[in-house]
Amino acid sequence: MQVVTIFPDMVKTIAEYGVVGRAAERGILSLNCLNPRDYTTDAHRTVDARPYGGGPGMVMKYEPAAAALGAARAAIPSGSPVVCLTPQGAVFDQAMAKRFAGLPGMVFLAGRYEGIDERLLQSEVDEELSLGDFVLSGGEIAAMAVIDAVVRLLPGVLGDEDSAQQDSFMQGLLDHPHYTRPEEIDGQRVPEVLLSGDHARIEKWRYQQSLGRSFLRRPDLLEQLELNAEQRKLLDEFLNERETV
Ligand code: 9D3
Repeated sequence: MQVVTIFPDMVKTIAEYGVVGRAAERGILSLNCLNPRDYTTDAHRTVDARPYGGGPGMVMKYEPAAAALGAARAAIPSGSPVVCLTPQGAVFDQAMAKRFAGLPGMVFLAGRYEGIDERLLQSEVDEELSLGDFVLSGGEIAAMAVIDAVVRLLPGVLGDEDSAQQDSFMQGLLDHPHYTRPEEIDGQRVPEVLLSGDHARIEKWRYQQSLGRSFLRRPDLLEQLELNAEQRKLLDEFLNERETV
């Protein structure tokens, strides 16, 4: 993965921690940053300029970013798309993460300032992505989030158990509640079913919790699913039991 950013040290930190860190250690992820500032030709190393037409803020200049993108593209296999993180992009989701995980590599362009010269997007960028409708200060954190989501899906990054989990029927629903020791905290007890040792009952309860929480918190997710009779029954039971307590 290549990331074009004026804050390379910020982006590189993702390769130091957790799952992505281990992927980098094992050589499954190679992360390289290119700074447009290193591709400037003026004494001030200028990467931004005032917008034509006026208005507040600055615009990311074409030439330094284009030169950095050229170097990034040269460093990875052809067929690796250039993805720009901007608030105007399509909203990133898990289906996109899966698609990206099947590619030979990717180049990310993290925007800064009020925006990026539109001609750079026209001539150098294949896809624009956003994390959603909230305001970040730049594209770096978005690029880091996308890389994290993609790297987790690369073969050999997660253990067998975790990857089996990702393929499971839980996909498209929120997760069920989790509990660990101790059994009771200030009168809050772990649900009895989880202590029963009855794995069929536990699995059914967890699935029911997933359905119920998805219905209550993310009805948009459930609308994508078209519940069958069994799922409807589990959800109805969840909602009935909820009203009783
Ligand atoms: C308040 C500034 N806005 C003026 C109308 C425009 C604006 C410019 C640049 C808003 C944000 C940014 C920087 N954001 C990103 O580069 C960005 C982003 C985001 O802000 N939200 C969600 N996803 C992304 S991906 C890149």
